[in-house]
Amino acid sequence: MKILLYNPDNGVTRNFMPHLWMFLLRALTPPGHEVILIDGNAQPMDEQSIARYVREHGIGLVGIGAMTRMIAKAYRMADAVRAAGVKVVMGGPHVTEMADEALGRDGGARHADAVALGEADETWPRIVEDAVRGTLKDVYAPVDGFGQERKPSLQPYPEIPWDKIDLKQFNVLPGILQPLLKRVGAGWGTFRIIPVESGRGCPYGCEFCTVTGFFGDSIRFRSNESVVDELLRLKARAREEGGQIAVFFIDDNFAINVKRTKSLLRDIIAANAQVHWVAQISANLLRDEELVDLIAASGGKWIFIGMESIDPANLADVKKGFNKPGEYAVVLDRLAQRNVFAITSFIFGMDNDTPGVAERTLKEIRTWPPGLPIFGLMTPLPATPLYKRLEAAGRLTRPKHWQEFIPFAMAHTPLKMSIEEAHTEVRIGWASSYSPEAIGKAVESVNHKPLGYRINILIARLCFRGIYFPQMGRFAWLKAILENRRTIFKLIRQGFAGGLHAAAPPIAARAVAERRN
Ligand code: B12
Ligand code: SF4
Repeated sequence: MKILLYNPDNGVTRNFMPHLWMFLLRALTPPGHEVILIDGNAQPMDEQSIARYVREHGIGLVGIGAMTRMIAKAYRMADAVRAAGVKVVMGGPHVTEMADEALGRDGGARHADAVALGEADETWPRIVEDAVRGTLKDVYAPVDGFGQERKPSLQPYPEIPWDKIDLKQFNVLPGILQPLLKRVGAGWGTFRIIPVESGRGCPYGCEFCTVTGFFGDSIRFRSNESVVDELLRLKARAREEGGQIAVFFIDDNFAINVKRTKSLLRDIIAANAQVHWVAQISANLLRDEELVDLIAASGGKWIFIGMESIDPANLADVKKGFNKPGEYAVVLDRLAQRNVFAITSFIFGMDNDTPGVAERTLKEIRTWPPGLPIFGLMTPLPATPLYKRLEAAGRLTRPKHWQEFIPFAMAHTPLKMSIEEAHTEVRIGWASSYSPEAIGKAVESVNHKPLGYRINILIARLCFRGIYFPQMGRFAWLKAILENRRTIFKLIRQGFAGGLHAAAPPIAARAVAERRN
């Protein structure tokens, strides 16, 4: 049977990294089937094109996975596939919580023939076999013989054949430049950001988060050896292609068990399996100097930190009191000293937020080393403790907000400001951080570091913006490049003057240092 695994975009913006679940399920598919992967973020498709695709390619089963904000598009695509006479199975965090919605048991239309609840590593082979036999059930739950939920141990972990998979759609670099880029330095013909997991689960249980409910509060890890082998395979592939690879360790808290993370990073270094990597780690775990040393030595470049708020009262409200805003600056400096930078994520519209929260947050951010600040709005995701609290308090204004995805729109009323005020705050956050002037200043603030770091900051800011704002089309990219031309030309001039390892002239660095003081 030919199986299509499809991950939709949210219809407005696009991610720059493929989704792990597709590669994982492909690796777990019983032999004898052909599995095709399409990520709507890399290969945009609409309802007509997916229907045409399944007909023309003789697809027998379509698997669709989606987060809540992609679910409206996912349902539309599923409807088109089913109308073309092909069965659809859906999985992922949203349908796990809202299975009745996907199956049309809540009074709405049916979108999926079957739903896979929770982690599908063990149920997927059964789903495929049932689909072949024509005996697909409505619901597949990961349970043991006694009906108790069973989570995959991740040991052993399936081998994802990175050396063989067609990854053409996931090259971040424009096709037209590939022949030229292939010859630059160690080769830049391809650049791919690949998701790798080293463990699942998070015990923290922050109120707004899906993870603890979905993956559980006990953590399961892969063996160090299996992670190291995967990195070595990825590295080999990049080398063969004359390209580059970066890894996003998608664990929710990559250093949740510091001892184990250190041992993994040591093994990566010992095996010479270092690649540039990004991971999510909460600020409290980055107090450990040795951990930060190992992060830098093993290839860590960007750490995603869910800071959420600079207000301890807000953090306590959402059960994230382990975040201490007073130590954010120290943590970020500790990383920056080792040339590791941070993606700092904030949520506005929390219950103790008042108008002006964006400017107060930006004021703090400006005192930190440059990074990638991102701003979201407090969003009640289905089945989270936050959703239940707001629902019980009658505060949800759009209880089924996912049925129509509107970027940056609240679905409940915050306590100390209006919905419109919260929307204004998030706009201020983005506009002040990603205006051409702000990007220029961020790049300038690392003038004392080699040019490569400045280019890194520029590219990361331009790309990251694209996850949240429509930017992936050629025209939108061109616009972003034109707007930031001053910074780009400056870097090109510096590159011609001194090569990739050159710092900018000391005067500029001094001026920036003075301005920061
Ligand atoms: C990596 C990641 C991202 C990446 C992009 C996604 C990517 N390319 O992988 C980035 C950083 C860009 C990102 C952004 C965002 N993310 Co995110 N992200 C994740 C993260 C950390 C890992 C995803 C992953 O690969 N997990 C591991 C795989 C194995 O698990 P899985 O995807 O759930 O798949 C398993 C099952 O669900 C199931 N399954 C999944 N799909 C399918 C399909 C079929 C057919 C079947 C049978 C089974 C199945 O089988 C898989 C194996 O067991 C998750 C948290 C997490 N641990 O999952 C959050 C998560 C998915 N993100 C979340 C959110 C909210 C966001 C943002 C909105 C955050 C924000 N406010 O900015 C943005 C949205 C971006 C956008 N464009 O709209 C939420 C989604 C909650 C929800 N109910 O939708 C999560 C769960 C985190 C959270 N805190 O709650 N994210
Ligand atoms: S620490 Fe991160 S992954 Fe864990 S519950 Fe909190 S927000 Fe979710």
